Amino acid sequence: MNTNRKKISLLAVALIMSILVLGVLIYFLVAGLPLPRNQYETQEGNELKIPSLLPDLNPDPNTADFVLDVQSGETNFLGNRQTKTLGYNGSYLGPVIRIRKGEKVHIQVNNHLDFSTTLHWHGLVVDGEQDGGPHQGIQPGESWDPAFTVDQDAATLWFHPHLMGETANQVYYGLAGLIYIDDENSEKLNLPKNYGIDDIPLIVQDRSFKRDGSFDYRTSMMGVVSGDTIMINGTVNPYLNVNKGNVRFRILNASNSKNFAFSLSDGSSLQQIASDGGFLEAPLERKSIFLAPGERVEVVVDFSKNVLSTVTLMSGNQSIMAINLAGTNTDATEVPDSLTTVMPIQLSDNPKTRVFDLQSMGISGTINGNAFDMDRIDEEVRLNESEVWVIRNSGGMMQSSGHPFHVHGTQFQVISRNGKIPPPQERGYKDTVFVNVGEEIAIRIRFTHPGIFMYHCHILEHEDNGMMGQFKVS
Ligand SMILES: [Cu+2]
Repeated sequence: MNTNRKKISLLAVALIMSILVLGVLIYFLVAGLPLPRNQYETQEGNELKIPSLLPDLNPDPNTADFVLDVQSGETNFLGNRQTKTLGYNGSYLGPVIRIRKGEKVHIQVNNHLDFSTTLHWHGLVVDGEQDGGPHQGIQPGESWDPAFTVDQDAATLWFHPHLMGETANQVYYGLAGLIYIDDENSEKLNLPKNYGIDDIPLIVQDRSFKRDGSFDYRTSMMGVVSGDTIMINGTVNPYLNVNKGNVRFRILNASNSKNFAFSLSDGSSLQQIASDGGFLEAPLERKSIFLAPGERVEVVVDFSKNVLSTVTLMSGNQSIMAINLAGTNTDATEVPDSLTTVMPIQLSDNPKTRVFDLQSMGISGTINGNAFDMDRIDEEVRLNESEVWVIRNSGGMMQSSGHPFHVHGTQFQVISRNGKIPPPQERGYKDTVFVNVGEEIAIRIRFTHPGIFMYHCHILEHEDNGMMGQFKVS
């Protein structure tokens, strides 16, 4: 009798334990499942978050001192679920660093993470040592103190980590932010310039979520799985309230690998005023704007005559942001016909020409047949000497794709796309150019700052998996 009771209680304990273990297993299994979009994309949406402006701690108008704290945290994207994220001075993304041409800038970057990172200023013309590439690692608990003088015209640039093999992951989890450069011309031009009111930053990224709220970032040998949710400034299903009139949008494709084609649902045009490196010579009417990872545009949209109360920003046929128009038709002044003068980078009669052959194989790739090697300098470039670079995408095996080719430390000019004059949107300064399968792009390029710099594909998984090279300017 006694032994039987013991047996029964042992059995009961075993049963309870198995149920508990099974329960925990099922919980983790379900938590790891993808979260369907209809479970968090509410009808009313979420007001677009506007990144803060990073305070300049130096009262001298010609000198700026900034502090960036790289940190981990949790972000509430989905209402009742928290997502583990990374950010600068916050839990996801970072503030806008606003600087002026000619200004002396010092930034203290404190790494509070328990792993290394770097901070690259994408599009900024600085010496190699200030560039924040894979050679400028910041160890956990340490700081990095780049200093430079702003040596280029007004533009919308950005910053993100560039640690060898870890860039894609760190950016996906939230490390990215914008840099605005102002100059005499941008301040004088009659364009919308009230930050967050009629001058709106749009950091566009694709993401997926699991049922427990965590990011569902998936890669395989074949490539990257695109996210099913488009976030803008870390806002899921965003809406933006603006007054009828001219509104300027500074759009950054900060996705790891996804291309976008932006348009407006009512068919009205976007007037493109700037490309990666600054203003175009004249505004350009566009119905649809293609942006590959790393690229930026600035556009002005005239909502003054719109009879609708809401216009939707689209990517392809996907709605990505509702723009609610308020107020009575405030008169929108015309965007100036002339925005700047883009002086062609002068070439000698017989310029040095280099060819970069891009090949990808699923998630990895090569440039000129070589995978990236930190210990190998691929090209030696003379300081201040203009060159012609030819970038070819010869495809590759498995899932080959178009590659956004980015060069550090300079702004270049596109000479030709497949032997023809580039389209008008590619006639301003660029630092990232999309090269589709089978295409060949020629650019004029010149480096005015010395050091070691990177060129690479801006599909971040490609960059992490070999599609990068380095050059020394001296
Ligand atoms: Cu690529």
